[in-house]
Amino acid sequence: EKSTVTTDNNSACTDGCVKLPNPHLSTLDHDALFHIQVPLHDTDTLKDFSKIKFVCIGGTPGRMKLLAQKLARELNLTKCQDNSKEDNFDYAFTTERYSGFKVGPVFCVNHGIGQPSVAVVLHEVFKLLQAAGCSNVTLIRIGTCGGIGLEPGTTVITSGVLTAGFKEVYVTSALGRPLELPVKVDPELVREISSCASDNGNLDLKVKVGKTFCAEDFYQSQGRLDGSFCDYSKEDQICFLNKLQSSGVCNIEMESAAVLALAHKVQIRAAVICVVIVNRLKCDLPSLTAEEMSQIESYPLELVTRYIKRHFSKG
Ligand code: R2B
Repeated sequence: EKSTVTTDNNSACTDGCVKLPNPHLSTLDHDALFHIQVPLHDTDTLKDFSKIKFVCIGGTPGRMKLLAQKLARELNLTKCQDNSKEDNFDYAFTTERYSGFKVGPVFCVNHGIGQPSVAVVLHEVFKLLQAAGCSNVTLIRIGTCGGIGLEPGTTVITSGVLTAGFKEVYVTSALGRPLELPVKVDPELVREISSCASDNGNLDLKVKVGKTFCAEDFYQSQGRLDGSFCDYSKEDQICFLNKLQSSGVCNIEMESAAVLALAHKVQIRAAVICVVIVNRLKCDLPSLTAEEMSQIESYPLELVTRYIKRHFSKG
């Protein structure tokens, strides 16, 4: 099947309300969220979710739980700070695939690895936001990445995305046909987030704004030599990584294109913040100790927390 459909027919949404461009949703006899465990028709739950202003997503349940706990502390959400309870969120779910934690106006959910996994979560999160009547929501992905000429610990905010073929599109499919969706970055949001790098006197985060290469796989798609098979040479690898660098790419990860394209499709502001755990111009595998890794992994959590705090302190 050769034809590729490119669509950018977003519904206009002038009042900031989440309004999904799917005409079928209002005609369904029964609808439910199949992967994230939030009841789509429970009025009390929906009322609680209607206040959501930020959705934070990231690969692992553990990291999203840490973020939810940190936000509860730093936003002074007293309801979530009853120390007698270990995990005192105002809503939480854990399934075998995904976990979610709601703290006041922020919903933190994990998305697993790769674009198909994050796309499933986002479809359902967007439906939840619409059902709850949310408005002016910002979506932020936090994660880890390989750096192109950047050392571990640098936090990259994505300013543009390239995918295989060096095109700025998210490639998925519909009805068995390849489907390309434009990937759009919100430059204002990128600026706002990057300006939080030195908000906290104790820790100046090293933040870089730059393009991200979004790969389908951890191994060959990212030009690694250490997969179970490898159909190219070391020279080909160097050539690929140099081409990324000369195209302005400063990091590689596996979800940014889907996140930014799907959010654009439903008119939700979105950004991607990933911390470098290995400089891919030097090696394929990270060589950090567990302690260094957990320190470095906390940087995107810190940056997103500063941004959210700043947002609410402005009133
Ligand atoms: C970064 O790390 C994960 C792979 O290990 C993937 O989700 C990504 O984008």
